[in-house]
Amino acid sequence: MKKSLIGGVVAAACIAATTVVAGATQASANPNDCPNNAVCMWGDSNYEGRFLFVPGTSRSNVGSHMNDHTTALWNRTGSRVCPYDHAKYGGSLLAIVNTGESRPNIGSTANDRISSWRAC
Ligand SMILES: [Ca+2]
Repeated sequence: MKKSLIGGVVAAACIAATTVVAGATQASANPNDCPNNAVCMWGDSNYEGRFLFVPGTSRSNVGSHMNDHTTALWNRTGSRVCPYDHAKYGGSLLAIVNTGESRPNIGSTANDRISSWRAC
């Protein structure tokens, strides 16, 4: 009886840990944290600082956590991705990021400006 109770506690802890991984985190993240078929971005160069990954090839509004903060980026989707200065793909086209391409520093044109992106 006692043994099965401990098993249940361990299982619950595993579920909680899995839930935390999906989504945004304030902690700095290893590039290996970027899942396949997602666009991942970091607030600082060399994949440091705040981190967000978004499954799929488009996002009309990156949200307040990462808006105008992205410096490093990794496109792990099967499509070329184009980030824009404003939400809903508005403003300047900031970069063209090829399938599988990672940039430890997006460059001065796009740095701290990305608000949305889509396949292009
Ligand atoms: Ca912006």
